[in-house]
Formats: sequence, C-alpha cells, structure tokens
Amino acid sequence: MIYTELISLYQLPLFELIERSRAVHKAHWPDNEVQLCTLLSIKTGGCSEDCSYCAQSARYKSGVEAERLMSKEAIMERALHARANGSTRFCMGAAWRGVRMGTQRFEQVLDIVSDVSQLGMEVCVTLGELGAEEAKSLKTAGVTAYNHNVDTSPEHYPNIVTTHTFEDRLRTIRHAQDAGLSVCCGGILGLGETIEDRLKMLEVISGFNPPPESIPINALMPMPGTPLAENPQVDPLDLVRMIAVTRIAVPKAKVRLSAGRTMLSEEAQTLCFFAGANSIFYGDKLLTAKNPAAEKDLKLLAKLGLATQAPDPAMLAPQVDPCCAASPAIPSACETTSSCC
Ligand code: SAM
Ligand code: DTB
Ligand code: SF4
Repeated sequence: MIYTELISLYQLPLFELIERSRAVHKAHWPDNEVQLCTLLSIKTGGCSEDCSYCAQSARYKSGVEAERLMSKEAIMERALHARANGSTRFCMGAAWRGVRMGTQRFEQVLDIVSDVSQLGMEVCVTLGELGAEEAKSLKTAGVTAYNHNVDTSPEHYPNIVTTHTFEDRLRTIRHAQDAGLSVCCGGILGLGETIEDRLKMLEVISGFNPPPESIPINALMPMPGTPLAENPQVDPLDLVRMIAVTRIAVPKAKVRLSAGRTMLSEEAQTLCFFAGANSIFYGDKLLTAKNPAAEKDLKLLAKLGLATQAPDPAMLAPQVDPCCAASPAIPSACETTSSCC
C-alpha cells in the first residue's frame, strides 16, 4: 500500500479506522485468537552494531554484559518449558551483526535449530545479516521464520543506526524470502520518528512480495545507557492506530504486539487486539527487557475470551504474487526485495 493510502487511513476518526481494520481482520483470521510466541536470547550482548535503542550494543554502558552462545541443552530446556506453557512459536535471538557459513557459531546454531524444530512449535530465529547460503541452510535445518526488522523509515534509519544500512536490512530479507523462509519484519515506534516515518516504514513492509508472514510492532523500551534512554513513551492510541493500519495494509500477516507491553494498561492492550493484533511475546522476559508475567497475560486473555492459536510448524511461507512482481509499486524497495502492488 502506498504512503498516501496509508496516511488517509491513519487520519480517519479512530472508531472508523478500527471498524475497517476489524472487518479486514474478520475476513482473514479467526475472530478471537492470539498466538503465544516465546523469545529467548541465545547469545546476549557484546554486539558490534550501534543501534541506538539496543541494550545489547557493545558501544553503550547499558549494564547488559556480553555472554557466550547458550548450550543446546540449556536452549532445549527453555524451549520445552515454553511449549509446556502453551507457546506455539519459539524465537531465538542473537546479538550479532550477522552469521556466516562455515563458522563454528553458525554450525552450532544450525544444530540447535535442528533439535528445536522437532518440538512441534514454529521456529523463528533472528541472527542479524544473512547471505543466500546462510538462509538456505537455516531453512534446511528447520527454521520456519526469519525475524529481521526494518525498524523505521528508510529516511530515519541513518539517525538510529550507522554501522549498517536500511538496504543491508532489505538484502537480508530478500535472502530469507528466496530461501523459502517466512519473513517476520516490523519495527519500533518511539525512536524520535514522525508519523510519516512510521507509515513510510509500513509502505516498505506492505510492499514486500511475498508479504511478511508476521509484523512485530514494538514500542521502544528505553534502555539505560543507550542514546534513546530518555525518549518519551509512545502514545498508546498511536500504537492502536498503527496496528489498525498494519492490519488493513497486510491482511494475512500476524500482527504481533511486541516490546513495550509492560508500559501498556490492560485496556490499551485490549484495544490493540481489537484493532488487529493477533500475536504477543509471552513469558516474563523479552531478550534483555521485561515482559508481563505469563500468568498475568493468561488472565487477560481469559478475561477477553481470547483463545490461543494452535501451532503450525509445517506452515508454508507466503508465496510471490507474480502479477505484483511484474509491476513493482515501490521501486526503491524493489532493488533489494521484491515489492508488491
Ligand atoms: N541482532 C539482530 C537484529 O538486529 O536483527 C536480532 C536481535 S534485535 C535485538 C531484534 C529487534 O528487537 C530489533 O530489530 C528491534 O526491533 C527490537 N528491539 C531491540 N531493542 C529494543 C528496545 N529497546 N525496544 C523495543 N524494541 C527493541
Ligand atoms: C521483535 O520485533 N521484537 C523482539 C523480537 N523481534 C526479537 C525483541 C524485542 C527486544 C526488546 C528489548 C530487549 O529485550 O532487549
Ligand atoms: Fe546488535 Fe541487533 Fe541490538 Fe543492533 S538490534 S545492536 S544488531 S543485537
């Protein structure tokens, strides 16, 4: 969807916007279902990159210490625990710029993925930059989805990260798509961006062909010691609007209400679900930051009469739309990732 369409939607009176997003949601998804996804930081801290929101960058004194890659045994224990608690997706994150074929750490990750993928949950990984070969190996090892966020608009990205570019992010997404992986790609609100930046980000994401399988919408969790530590909290109603427009722009994607839920009231989260969010990160911790307690989330879902989604580990990745690939709507995004009209 192009920017002018997105901004027209965004500026609708809130109730009208939500009526529209609700209608799209009902046409594509079971009405009352939320997917529970557990995150685990398998390699924490010490990252070479300078993403100014991130506590795991080695450049900032955030109090997060660099750790080694967790052992497969410890990861399996956490994955089994997540499954027993009702998670149907297990997402493993690593504080790396990227991974490379033939390195010991990538071989270890492939071995870990092979075992986790036997547990019947969807397996997601987020390891930074990928080449074509790395993406293929992850697919073969049993990864369902690759999480790589564009995080903000192409214009605002250089104000937030200088050690890699927006185009680098798109290239990795393209490699994941080409390998047949589902792509999980979203961003963060609260990085000092404008509403225009948020919608320019969504213009890029909604232009992907194939479309992303899931779109995480994070609200910045200001991390002590990072350049954005004092940024103001995102207005919860802006988050609701963003979720509603995302639901309309990419009807078939899971929209994941991601980081920042500890700062939201139950009522604000309820509005996010009503507007089209149908997945959350579940468990007391995100990667390094806090998340609502699992019991609290289960109580909220029960109060709202929301069921949890069944796992779909054999989920097929969204397919390329050949018509759209032939007439790309967003040429700038098209140079590195196929774009859909
Ligand atoms: N290193 C990999 C990468 O950058 O893609 C994977 C891990 S990185 C922590 C995954 C995502 O977490 C980021 O792209 C960003 O969207 C989100 N994130 C990181 N720190 C955050 C924060 N303080 N608040 C909200 N979201 C955050
Ligand atoms: C995503 O979009 N959000 C998750 C997941 N993908 C990897 C990460 C949120 C991280 C929040 C900050 C932290 O825990 O350090
Ligand atoms: Fe490293 Fe990812 Fe954090 Fe950037 S967001 S500093 S790449 S872990």
